[in-house]
Amino acid sequence: MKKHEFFDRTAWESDKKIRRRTFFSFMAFALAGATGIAGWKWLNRQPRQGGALQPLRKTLETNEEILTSAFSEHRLVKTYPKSAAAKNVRVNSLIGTRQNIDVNTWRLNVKKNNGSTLLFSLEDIKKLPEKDIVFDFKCVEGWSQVQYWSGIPLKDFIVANGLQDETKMKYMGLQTPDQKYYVGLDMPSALHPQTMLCYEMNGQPLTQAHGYPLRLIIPVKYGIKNLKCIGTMYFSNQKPPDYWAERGYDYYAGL
Ligand SMILES: Nc1nc2c(c(=O)[nH]1)N[C@H]1C(S)=C(S)[C@@H](COP(=O)(O)O)O[C@H]1N2
Ligand SMILES: [Mo]
Repeated sequence: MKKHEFFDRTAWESDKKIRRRTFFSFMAFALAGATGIAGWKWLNRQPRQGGALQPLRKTLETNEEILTSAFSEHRLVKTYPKSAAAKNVRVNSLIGTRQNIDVNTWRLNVKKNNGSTLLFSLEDIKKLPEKDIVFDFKCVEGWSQVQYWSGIPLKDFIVANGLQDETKMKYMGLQTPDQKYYVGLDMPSALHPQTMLCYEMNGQPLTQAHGYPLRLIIPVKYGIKNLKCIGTMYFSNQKPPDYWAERGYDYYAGL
């Protein structure tokens, strides 16, 4: 006997369920529409604040808080065991790294708000406790690689050198010694616990191509922000010039 000659109870039941569900979702839709219109009328009666209606303004503020909290200490980029790190680390783009750096004369220049400049040798920087990070380094060009870097957290450097007032500003700028490559960083990302000033890769001093003697590693951002061969660090409330942002890439370049 052929199956389709039977009354198919399950199919009929599920048909009925679909019909019922369709009816309910139609009702829900109609209800949402009605409250939507009422809500819209209510919204338009509310006072305005800075051009935006107050309740909307509140939402904007909440969004801002949510975005900022994404950079809290609790949101860390995924890390890996050292054994997972690439042995042959990719080299990508060498702008501003072509000068031969003499580490005896190289200094990290830090421009303070009062106009003075602090100078740090590599030895000065190495005095702070060294930390490691193994993470998935991502380039906007579409490749990523698990890499192992060592140095000091940028935040530790700020605190140890009394630069807390400087970091009350909105942005940090970094430049290569020849100023050919430069980036701007929003301060919460610069102070993120995984952002580091690095002088070693795979346990060895950096090669020139990877940013000798000191580079930025900022895992919450794409590769473009991980400036190799730092010459100058400064602080500003205006967005510092940024090499790739000037060429159309997203200024924040966050992950
Ligand atoms: N000074 C300098 N830093 C730089 C760049 C550069 O051209 N010059 N390129 C950036 C880009 S696009 C990437 S992906 C990473 C690559 O770092 P790597 O060569 O160590 O892999 O460095 C970033 N930092
Ligand atoms: Mo990149």
